[in-house]
Amino acid sequence: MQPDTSALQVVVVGGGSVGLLYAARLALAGQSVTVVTRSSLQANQLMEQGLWLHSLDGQKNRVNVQAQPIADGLPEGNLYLLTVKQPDLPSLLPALAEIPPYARVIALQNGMGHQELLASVLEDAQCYFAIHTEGARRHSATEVEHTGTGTLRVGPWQEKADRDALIDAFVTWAVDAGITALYEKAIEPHAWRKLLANALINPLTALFEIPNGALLDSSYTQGLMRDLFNEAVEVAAFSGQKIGDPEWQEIVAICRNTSRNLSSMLQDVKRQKPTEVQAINGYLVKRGKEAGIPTPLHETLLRVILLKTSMGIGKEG
Ligand code: KPL
Repeated sequence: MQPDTSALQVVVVGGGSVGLLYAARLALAGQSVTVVTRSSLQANQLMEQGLWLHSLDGQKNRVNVQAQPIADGLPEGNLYLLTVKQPDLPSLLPALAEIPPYARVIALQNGMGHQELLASVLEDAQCYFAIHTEGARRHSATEVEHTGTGTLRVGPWQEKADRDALIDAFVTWAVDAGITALYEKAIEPHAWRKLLANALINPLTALFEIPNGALLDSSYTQGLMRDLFNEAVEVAAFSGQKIGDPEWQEIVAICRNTSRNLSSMLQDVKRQKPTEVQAINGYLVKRGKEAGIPTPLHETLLRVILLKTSMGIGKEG
């Protein structure tokens, strides 16, 4: 069923840094946006205080958004932007299964695994994916800072015969909102490239508790990144993905472009929230095992990050 694109209603699911960033930028560009939060407290605060966006140019703007807690279910909309982390996705599936068939979902998770989860409750025609390299930092339940520019790529996991009008419309709004957004005919190869970037940057920044850019300050961290990259490249090749030096340069550029950013994994460690390490490094380890490719560095980082969060090491305040 082709959706009606004349009245677009965006529902941003997730009140973390990425959800608040996209909600604020779309609302600032005049879109009707509802944010679905985990807690009623955050939803109330967003309704009462508005959402504050600190832009890259130093400006601070208040935008009005609707908000409601997930306990109230998902509000009516025709485009659901899923910004929750991988560990939070399974609990959302029953609510997603209830959305109307004309609605589209764009999933913005790091790592791998979300594609299969969505396919278990939604029609293939409803499922879209996005990969982004924007930097965002949440200051509070109602305040988010845009810390680095990047690109938002949106498309189906694998190529589909027809383009979807609603997804095309979303890409146009995102561009109108000042986001460098592109439609991709297949997201899978981009998801692999993002997986590698996250598998290098996120656990190392979370382990050493440093911003992304600091990884480039030392030859030791750069060396570790390169070794992690080499392990991951072999696993990617087994999965049909050819990754080489251009992708390495891209990862270095992400560190540079988001240099002040605290990776999402480091933000999770500081807040004592479950990290996406299982869906990122854990996925590479699992695929490596299936292929008979050793991934000792990814496995060690996986264990170290799980240990760190389970012991509360790095917790803020
Ligand atoms: O995706 C990210 C994340 O933090 O999860 C990067 C691109 C590394 C930006 O911090």
